[in-house]
Amino acid sequence: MNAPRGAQQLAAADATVKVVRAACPHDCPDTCAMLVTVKDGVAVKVQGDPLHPFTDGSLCTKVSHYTERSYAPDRLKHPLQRVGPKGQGGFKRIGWDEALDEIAARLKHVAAENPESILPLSYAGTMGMLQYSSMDRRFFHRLGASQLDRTLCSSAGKFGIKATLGGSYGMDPEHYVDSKLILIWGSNPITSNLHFWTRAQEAKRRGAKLVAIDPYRSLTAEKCSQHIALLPGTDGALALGMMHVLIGEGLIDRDYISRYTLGFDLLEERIKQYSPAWAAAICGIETEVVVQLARDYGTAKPAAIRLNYGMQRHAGGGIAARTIACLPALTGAWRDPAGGILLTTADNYNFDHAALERPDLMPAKRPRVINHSRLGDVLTAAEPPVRAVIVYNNNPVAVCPDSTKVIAGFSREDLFCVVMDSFLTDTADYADIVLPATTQLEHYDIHKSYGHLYVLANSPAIAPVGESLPNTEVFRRLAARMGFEESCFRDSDEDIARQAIGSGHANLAGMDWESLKQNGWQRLALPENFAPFAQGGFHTPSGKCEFYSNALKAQGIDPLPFYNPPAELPSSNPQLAKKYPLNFLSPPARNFLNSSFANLRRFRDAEGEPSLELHSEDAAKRGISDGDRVRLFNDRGSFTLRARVNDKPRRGVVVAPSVWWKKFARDRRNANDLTSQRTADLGGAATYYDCLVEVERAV
Ligand SMILES: Nc1nc2c(c(=O)[nH]1)N[C@H]1C(S)=C(S)[C@@H](COP(=O)(O)OP(=O)(O)OC[C@H]3O[C@@H](n4cnc5c(=O)[nH]c(N)nc54)[C@H](O)[C@@H]3O)O[C@H]1N2
Ligand SMILES: Nc1nc2c(c(=O)[nH]1)N[C@H]1C(S)=C(S)[C@@H](COP(=O)(O)OP(=O)(O)OC[C@H]3O[C@@H](n4cnc5c(=O)[nH]c(N)nc54)[C@H](O)[C@@H]3O)O[C@H]1N2
Ligand SMILES: [Mo]
Repeated sequence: MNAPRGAQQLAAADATVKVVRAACPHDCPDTCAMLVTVKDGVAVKVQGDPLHPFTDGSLCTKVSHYTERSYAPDRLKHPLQRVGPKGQGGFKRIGWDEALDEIAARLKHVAAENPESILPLSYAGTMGMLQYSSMDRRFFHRLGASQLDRTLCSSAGKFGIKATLGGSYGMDPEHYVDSKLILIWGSNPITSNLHFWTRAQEAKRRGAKLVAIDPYRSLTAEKCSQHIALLPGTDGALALGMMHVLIGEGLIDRDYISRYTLGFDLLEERIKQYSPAWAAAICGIETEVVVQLARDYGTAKPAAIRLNYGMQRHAGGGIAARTIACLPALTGAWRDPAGGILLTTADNYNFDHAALERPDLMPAKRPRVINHSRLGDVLTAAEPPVRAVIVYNNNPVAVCPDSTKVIAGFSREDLFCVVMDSFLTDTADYADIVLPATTQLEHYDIHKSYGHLYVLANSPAIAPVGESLPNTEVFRRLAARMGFEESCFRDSDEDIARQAIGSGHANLAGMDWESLKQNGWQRLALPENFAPFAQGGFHTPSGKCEFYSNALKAQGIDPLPFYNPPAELPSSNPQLAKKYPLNFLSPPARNFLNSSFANLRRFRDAEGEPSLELHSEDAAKRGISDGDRVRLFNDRGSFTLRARVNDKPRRGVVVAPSVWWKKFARDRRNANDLTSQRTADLGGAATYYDCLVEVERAV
């Protein structure tokens, strides 16, 4: 392995300067390799590692200003205890011992009656294995707390892809430079997958056609060769129409199909009903667009798809992802490293999750499983009730759907709530005790990625700011207070990092923590010209690409691809659409990372204020002009924003870049006041973009 060496040279000139190797912890497919320059104990600069092939020396605007996050004036520096009513954010400073003693006493009290009344609430504020899923999981498993099914983001697509390909596998993103056609599908990489976008641009320079498939003319769609603005949640229909043309016109690879797929005959029969005209009508586009897309896809060699999570935040999102994932096997696109599809690379890693999380510590009678996407109902109506929550790496009041219910839950006087975070988030305002968390510059971690194939090490660059502690240390100290005696509760962070890569899997061959730390990163032991399914080898039960899925059948789901419509598209629910005729999308704002960074001046200034993008026809119908203040509403709630009439959303669709902290909005609300707790067809996933609304001028 050629380790990056450039960093040390930067420091060589000045003895008070050192350069520390780090990894971006945020929930983004790029998982960048970073170099942190530290002078006299202060981090002065964070930059992309120029030698890391995917990061290639550049960071996004947010993370290139990372020191502003770690040294932010509103950083939490001490444990706090609530003094006023819940939700008001009134706190007094307390000491760590007092805070942890109180938490342990309260947890013991609740656990004595029923440990399932305790709920961990964590998501992906950091994606490092140590701070995301190690000591915390051990702690809650040993306690017998309710288990959390983390469904906020990706589980519909994950289980959809799994049905077809067998797991979270796909193309190596570094090979897209050689693709001749790239379908950028439900994905806005300029905002959310920047280092993939640089590969797509390189492919374009080499002659590739880039097609954006998105109801919204995103920054990315604007720069593609073609933009297909279909109706939200109709992607499965588009893929079925494409298959009809591909099969009908013989643009398929019969040799690949016969060797490496399951159920083609049944698929061929099934697909007859899905004509391009049928698909076009569902998608709200022209029939010729469907036909031409299929022909382009069937003839360009190699053809690649970058599928992303935007398309699966709908009631039919899982089956849509499964259906789209059938395309490359039909055309044999997998034969080339620059052909195929990628949603996530996560399953290539094979970290030792059992050692990290120790599910064996759970009681024999497994505690109940709580769906994160239904948190509002859970906190207000679960039986037995949730009586204590510990929130970390998560800002549920801002990010979970159906805020009215979520807030009602967090407002309960009888709910004991601890929030561990670096900032006083919308959720922290409801905490009984707030614990200050370190940022990535202050703790160890080890990372996989869901958008490339490298393992990364993160070493602390600076001492913890204030009295903040890593999540691992908080749970270590809590475990001691709870009297948990298993030796795993005394593992150091570096012990845990070693365990993560100790599974013995071939993809981790030659990897050890000491050299990872020194080099910062290492590619998985996969061939350079990685073409995962060039010769079959799918991870499904049959070992083939499953056009026909027995696993879906066993769940009572149609085993063949079919169109599963969204719940709140006007054609799915004409009754509701009479009141609320517009589809509401709330995808990531470029300067925020979910709700992270939204509290920092630089990024909030860059985003301006909460805004709603509309098509001029939809605006005119409602007497709305650019710059007006508008109220967005449905039966679940409302949110006031500034109208931007810019024709970027297709007619009938409105878009609010998100996720704003409620406390920075004029009406203390955000997009999730509108979204529903309905879950998708697969994986119990959230359906943020399956949401009908109406908008009016606000007075
Ligand atoms: N700057 C920034 N980067 C981020 C994030 C962030 O908040 N900010 N979030 C990170 C996280 S957690 C994730 S999961 C990813 C998300 O990033 P992506 O996976 O790219 O997903 P989204 O941004 O949710 O949606 C992408 C596009 O899908 C479109 N879309 C919505 N509904 C549909 C549909 O039904 N069909 C189709 N074809 N398109 C649709 C949206 O208009 C949007 O332009 O980004 C990560 N990167
Ligand atoms: N309306 C709407 N809602 C959405 C989405 C959308 O597109 N539209 N996107 C959804 C998606 S894709 C996702 S992934 C979720 C994301 O939801 P979350 O995973 O909750 O992400 P964030 O909002 O960034 O909040 C993470 C919190 O973790 C904290 N944190 C970071 N690192 C650490 C650490 O080391 N220790 C501790 N204790 N805390 C830490 C951060 O400061 C931040 O407050 O939101 C979902 N919500
Ligand atoms: Mo996400």
